[in-house]
Amino acid sequence: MTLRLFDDITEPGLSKESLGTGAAILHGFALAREAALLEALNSVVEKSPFRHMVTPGGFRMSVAMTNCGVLGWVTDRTGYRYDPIDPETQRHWPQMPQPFLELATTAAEDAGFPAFTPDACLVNRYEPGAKLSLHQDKDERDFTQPIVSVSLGLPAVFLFGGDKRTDKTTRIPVAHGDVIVWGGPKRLRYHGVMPLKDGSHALLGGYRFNLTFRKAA
Ligand code: MD6
Ligand code: FE
Repeated sequence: MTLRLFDDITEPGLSKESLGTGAAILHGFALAREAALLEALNSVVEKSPFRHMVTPGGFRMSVAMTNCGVLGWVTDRTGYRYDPIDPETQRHWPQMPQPFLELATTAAEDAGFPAFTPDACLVNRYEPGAKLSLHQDKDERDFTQPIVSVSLGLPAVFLFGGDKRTDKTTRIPVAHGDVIVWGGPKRLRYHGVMPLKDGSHALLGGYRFNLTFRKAA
């Protein structure tokens, strides 16, 4: 029964919503691989735990982060960068688990980016009140490659802005299993996440997790 429902909502076309040229939200796309994804998430976090990084300006981020893949996104007092080494463990980031890679590449393909080869996956953990201020993702080398963003756990409101920080934003509700793909002319759009509301998710409790896959190098 449950499986049948998941099959339906991941049917191509049924649940894809365009956010304009180059961007789309694939509702429920991650649900078919839910168990494997959560297991893989646990294994990543065991090796490189969540931590609250500090911005170059000295602020502790409300979102806790870790990474997997060859490169991980980090911020500290010296700036933002992609680094092959986890500064907390002084080891390489955990490998990108196969279920992560498969999800990212199939979602990108479904959204019109058939050649996505992610080498970095930033894992974000939001607790109630945590938010992500408007920003651009521009620390990557190749802006022809899209970004694939997977929402798990508590729902949130994603803010999708323009090419300038002050441009008006669209509010996009994102729920457990939703995948946003964006690239092409939307690749450098400002975006952020509204403060997370309190709640309890059946599998993930009082948190929202987000996986963002990029080709960084
Ligand atoms: C988040 N996501 O949803 C944060 N960036 O928790 C991002 O910053 C993001 O979802 C680029 C593309 C898609 C994203
Ligand atoms: Fe971002």
